[in-house]
Amino acid sequence: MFEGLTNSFQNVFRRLAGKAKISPRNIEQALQDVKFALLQSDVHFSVAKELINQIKEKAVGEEVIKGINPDQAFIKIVNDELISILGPIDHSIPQADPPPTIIMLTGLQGSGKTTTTAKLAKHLKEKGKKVMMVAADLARPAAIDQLVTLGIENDIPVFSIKDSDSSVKVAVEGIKNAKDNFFDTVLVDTQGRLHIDESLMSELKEMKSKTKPHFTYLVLDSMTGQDAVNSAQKFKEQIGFDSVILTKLDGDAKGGAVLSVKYITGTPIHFVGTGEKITDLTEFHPERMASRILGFGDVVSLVEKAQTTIKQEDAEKLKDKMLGGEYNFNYFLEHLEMNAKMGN
Ligand SMILES: Nc1nc2c(ncn2[C@@H]2O[C@H](COP(=O)(O)OP(=O)(O)O)[C@@H](O)[C@H]2O)c(=O)[nH]1
Ligand SMILES: [Mg+2]
Repeated sequence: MFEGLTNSFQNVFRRLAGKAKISPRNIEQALQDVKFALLQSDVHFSVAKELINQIKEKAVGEEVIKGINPDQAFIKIVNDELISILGPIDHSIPQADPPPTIIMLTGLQGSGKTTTTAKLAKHLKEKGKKVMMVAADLARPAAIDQLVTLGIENDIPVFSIKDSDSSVKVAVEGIKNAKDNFFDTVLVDTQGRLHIDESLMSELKEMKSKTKPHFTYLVLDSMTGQDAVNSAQKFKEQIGFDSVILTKLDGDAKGGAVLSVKYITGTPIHFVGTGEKITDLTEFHPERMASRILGFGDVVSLVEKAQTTIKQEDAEKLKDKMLGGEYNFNYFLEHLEMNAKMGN
């Protein structure tokens, strides 16, 4: 994830580490290097410009000039500015009264809407919500089956109508069904296109006006970089959305979209997708992302993932075996399998 950007930042920090002091001259060089790294990583030019200006303003202050550890001081400034450009974020979703809360997922074809609908449904279910998914993508014949399968695998009900000719009708019926059956959250998976066009926009506008979602997510493929940001801008102007879910971060070596979306659209990222599995959805936190981009890892998210994939009692059992001197190759194997569940 973001190898290019992280390596470039690490190089900048390393070069500063050799200096006794930060001087206006070596800051200038560091800023040039950071700017180059950002642009190389597909970060939107206006975002790169804003970041550089902010970092420069803070870095030429006397605090850093006097600093003993120039690289540490510079890291702190860059870290703070990344956090500020990524946030702030309010992760809450307004709850409908009376229920159900209607959440619509929009985005281009292949961005990961259907997968993300199921990931989000599972996430909300684990938080105690009674969730239903609605298969309102009729453009691809396999789309309904894809969502139904994900629903069966994860014990989440899916509403679908075979052979319907109107995705809006399916969505409206699905929402009514959820209401009648006392679900408190409905996730509507919509159809996309490979590119933004008139028919997609008018379809989504109609979908929105007929279903009146309480919250709309734009699902964006991080790997498409600048294109993701450009399409986000168009979705914002024409359809509107409340937050972004950025998918496929696991395959994105650059990180341009993650750094640009909030600044360009004014809308923060709520979640990121980090793999194809149902559990590969992570809440987005600017501090953790900044730390990850700068190459200092994201320990908090790792611990959270461990908590959802590893059972406390199993971990306790292995710990007891180890402390009691009973640890053998079978337990070692169990241990490895447990860790493997957490992915890469
Ligand atoms: N590696 C990776 N693949 C993903 C992620 N999210 C979705 N995908 C894959 O992207 C492809 C398209 O996803 P899909 O949900 O069908 O997209 P849709 O057309 O927008 O509904 C599928 O192969 C998914 O498994 C992610 O976070 N990481
Ligand atoms: Mg789909």
